[in-house]
Amino acid sequence: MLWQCQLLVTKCALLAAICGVCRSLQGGMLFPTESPSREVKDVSGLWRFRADLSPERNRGFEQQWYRSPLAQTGPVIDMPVPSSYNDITQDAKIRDFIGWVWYEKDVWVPARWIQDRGTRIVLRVGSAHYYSVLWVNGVKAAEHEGGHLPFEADIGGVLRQTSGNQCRITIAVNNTLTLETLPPGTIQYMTDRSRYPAGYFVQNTNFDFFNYAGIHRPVLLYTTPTAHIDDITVETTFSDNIGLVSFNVSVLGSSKPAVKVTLSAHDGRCVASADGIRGVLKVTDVNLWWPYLMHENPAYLYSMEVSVQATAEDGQTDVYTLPVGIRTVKVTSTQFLINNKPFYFHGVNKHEDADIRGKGFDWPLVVKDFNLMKWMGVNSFRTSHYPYAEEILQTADRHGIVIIDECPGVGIKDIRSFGNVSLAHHLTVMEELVRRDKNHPSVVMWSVANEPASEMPPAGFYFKELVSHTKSLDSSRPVTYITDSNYARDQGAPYVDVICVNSYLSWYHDPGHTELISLQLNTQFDDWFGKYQKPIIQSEYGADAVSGLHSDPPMMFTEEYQTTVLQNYHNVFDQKRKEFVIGELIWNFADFMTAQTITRVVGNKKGILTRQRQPKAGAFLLRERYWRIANETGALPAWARNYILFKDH
Ligand code: BDP
Repeated sequence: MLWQCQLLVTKCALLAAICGVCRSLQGGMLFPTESPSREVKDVSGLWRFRADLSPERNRGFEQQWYRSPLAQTGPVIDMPVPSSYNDITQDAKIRDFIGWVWYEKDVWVPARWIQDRGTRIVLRVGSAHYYSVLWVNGVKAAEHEGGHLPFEADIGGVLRQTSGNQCRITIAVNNTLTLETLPPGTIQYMTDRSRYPAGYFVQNTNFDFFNYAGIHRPVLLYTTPTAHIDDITVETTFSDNIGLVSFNVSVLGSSKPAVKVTLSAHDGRCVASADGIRGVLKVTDVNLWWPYLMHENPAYLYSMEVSVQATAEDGQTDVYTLPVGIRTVKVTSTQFLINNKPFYFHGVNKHEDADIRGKGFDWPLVVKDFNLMKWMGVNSFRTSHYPYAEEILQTADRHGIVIIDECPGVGIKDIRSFGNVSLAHHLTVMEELVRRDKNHPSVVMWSVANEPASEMPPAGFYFKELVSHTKSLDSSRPVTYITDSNYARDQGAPYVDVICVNSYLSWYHDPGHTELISLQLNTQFDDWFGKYQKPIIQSEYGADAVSGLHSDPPMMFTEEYQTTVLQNYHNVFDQKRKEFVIGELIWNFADFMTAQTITRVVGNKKGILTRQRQPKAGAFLLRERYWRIANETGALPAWARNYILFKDH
């Protein structure tokens, strides 16, 4: 109780204290890139850090730790950014910490940025889990709720009014979850004094991954001219060999900007151009964006350069270049069509998760994961159970890996989480997500939640609102939420475009009885399709396997058991994909960390790879299957045909 109050009280107090020179941005969320008019300075790296271990966790606010260097108000330790803080130290109190932690870094801001009044200086945090407050030189610049999406603040005003080039950035981050946060959680105080000391509390959640916290993605300083491109929205389609790119540019800081848009091919050749803040570009002999393994030349990206010339008085020009993939997505009652061709999702569910860094963004890990996915013949993944880093989506755009983009609506099991406050926040998160990810060709579907208690009556209204709002934000992509096969009386499914079902036959149900999978899975598919006549994705299935544990005949937790479960599922998929099953996503790509419980042996072991990305037997099984499926579609590029037969293993 204290916890939730403190979080909310702090929120209100801080909202009231929003200062005049800084403002939190409400507009577009273009990824910061360099251009002739824009500079980017990455201020990630080593930051100073302190967890507020005071009983109420609010000493930092009482003593205003943001007002002076953090080292002056108590001890600090080194903390890498981006990274979760949990696994960085040897201290279990830090690993399991709940409450406010404080980060601080001094950075040099180039003098010309400050001197030039026509330069906007923006500070952007890629994501921080879960609730963040940001100060610059002791002045509040922004606050943000939600752990997986970026936030930013225009800090030029405060820099010009305070100490100039050297600036002290302070970020307080709170990982407390409430019934209204996404994901939800509750704080439980233990009152039995014979078993727990005074003030003892735990955080309860209904999701199956470790609630890693901290500054998880890069922190960037970037500039734009004051008259600048705030947002760009593109939608694409094609007819015969003509590609159509409709664009909409939002410009701030100039009343009558002159906007020029040019689209260039790979070789730099301009293929179309237009003037104005909105319009349609026509591309003849279009190269469509195709998924990996579906075309000889997948993932074709054009470059769209938007150039804005402000009015004569200020004469500023802003330039932003956006990669654009031209493709369409459609759903029929039995198919998922990309560029009007049936697309079968043979993919994985992932987590942002690794040793030491937790959920911290890490390029080596991202590149390794994409190499592994391509090695396995994976053509798609779902961002279970929250939005992933933008850099990951950009990589998927460039490699043709298709994405189901999921919001952090996971573990919504308590009826009190279906109320208006939760719904309002959920709608806001969907807006932030669509605003951030709308231009990625790799993103083909929005997932608004994972396994909510959709049998509860309020779920119907809740999901109707969510799905229709998401469609109003983006009518070009289907919307789904992931349902649990148990919820036969699903209240939300009528509103979605694609039914995504998770089931763990012979694991959570009838453990040990793989012989039942075929019967039960057939029933599952026929029931869902019979009821809704919509295409179905098996969005999760799998079994834990502790790498190196063997038994034949198979027993639970061995590699043999995991492969047997997979094979039994695959036999049914192979029948049903001739009818209405449009995809299969294994749970999970790799083992990942969870809270400590009696059902988890240092994390969830349903990965077909270990947490260190080494293959278990299941990875080889899946690899063979995925390449075979890709081969069968007949769309496999020449270089990849018979890949499995001829490639060195
Ligand atoms: C599914 C959840 C997923 C879990 C998985 C499991 O969607 O987050 O990790 O179960 O239990 O129902 O392994």
